[in-house]
Amino acid sequence: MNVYTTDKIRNVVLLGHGGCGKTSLVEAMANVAGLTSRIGKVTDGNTISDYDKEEIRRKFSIHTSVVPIEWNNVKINFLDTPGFFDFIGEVEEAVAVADAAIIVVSGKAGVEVGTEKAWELCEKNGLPRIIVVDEMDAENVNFHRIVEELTERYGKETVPFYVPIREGDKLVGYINIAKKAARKFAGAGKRVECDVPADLEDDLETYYDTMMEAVAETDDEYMDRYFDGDTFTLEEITGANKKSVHEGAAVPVTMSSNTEVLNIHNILNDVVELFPAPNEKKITGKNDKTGAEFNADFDPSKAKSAYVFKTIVDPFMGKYSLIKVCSGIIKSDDVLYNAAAGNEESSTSCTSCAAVSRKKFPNCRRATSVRSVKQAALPATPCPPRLSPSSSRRPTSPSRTSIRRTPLVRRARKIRSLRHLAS
Ligand SMILES: Nc1nc2c(ncn2[C@@H]2O[C@H](COP(=O)(O)OP(=O)(O)O)[C@@H](O)[C@H]2O)c(=O)[nH]1
Ligand SMILES: [Mg+2]
Repeated sequence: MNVYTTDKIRNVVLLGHGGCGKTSLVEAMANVAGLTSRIGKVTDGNTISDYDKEEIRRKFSIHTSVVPIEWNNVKINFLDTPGFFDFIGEVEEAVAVADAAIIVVSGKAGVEVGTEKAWELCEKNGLPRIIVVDEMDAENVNFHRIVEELTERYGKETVPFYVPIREGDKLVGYINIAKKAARKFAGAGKRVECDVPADLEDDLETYYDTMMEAVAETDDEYMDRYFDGDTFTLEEITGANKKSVHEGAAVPVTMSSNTEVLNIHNILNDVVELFPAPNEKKITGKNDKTGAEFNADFDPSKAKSAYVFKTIVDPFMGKYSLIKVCSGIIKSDDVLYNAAAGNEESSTSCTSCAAVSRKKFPNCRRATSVRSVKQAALPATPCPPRLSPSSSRRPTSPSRTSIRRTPLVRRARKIRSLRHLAS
């Protein structure tokens, strides 16, 4: 199992209205990154995210699935959430452990109630985000109209990064706004340079200006240069974009066709380049015994602390929990303190999971696998089938934090409580 240092991890939640294309986008990303060799379809019930019997029957997501994807040597833990409000508990659990979000907007439907809800959740949790407008392969979709709609609602933070080039109703390429360059898809993941189509030249100038304004706002010196009519280098633009995305001052808008697997590589590149690693955020808690503040900060050399964001009871696997490790290294057979229940519990094994399949690491004591559990911040490879709705579905309350006896970390919101592996 690969070992990823914390800076090589991204925890990203997918949010949006039910049916906007979240699961299909995850499916496309998994395929482009080589995790799968075929593209599953929600309608055929064979996607890697919607593997539960009930999800296959209903043809939509009911639970949050963790799908880890490696891209450019970075492990991205995607959390595919249900869009329907009946399952909002699943969404909130995922948001609590994510460090950034992709809000998916249907190209056909535009901004919907679920989009607004997703935006609100990101605001509330201070999540950096990008917006993916999908279905760019479908009839009568208008990317520019949706950008206008987003700008009307959310202001000038929404900055287009990639613009579709369509011929008729087909998505045939894209314009990279930062580079002012156009590319056409040339089959099998290939792209070739092409001219910016004449009818998109005005849009390119408008979007480029919006991006330059956002770049200028990241730095006083840049602002002076912007007013002097100076231009920025690509490195300066990339650096400034990253800063403004982290701060929530800019929300890139990009696009895709999930079913035809187009522009997916640019979305993965942006996730790696623009989103923060877990340790770019501070995380503090309280030592239950002394009341002293504890800076967990995802530091492996500190005392163990973790947040269990989802507990599942499976008829075959028993009870297991998905954890986000906030400090230290958690190993199989550790004795952990459950801060909410006030007792000690022992974990049996650490497992790395990805949607339907599961890989067990009984010896998570080895630095490699342990670190990957820890620094992954989320479990990371195949996981067992989840509890079916008929057998007591949704995880009740957020689970309880289990921490080794040493300093107990409890963070007001994130590490409120935890239930842990007790199969
Ligand atoms: N044409 C087209 N259909 C899409 C695209 N993305 C998703 N869909 C379809 O939209 C429907 C809902 O997609 P799904 O991924 O389940 O949405 P979710 O509820 O947000 O996870 C499915 O029938 C998908 O095949 C896309 O990019 N293009
Ligand atoms: Mg779904």
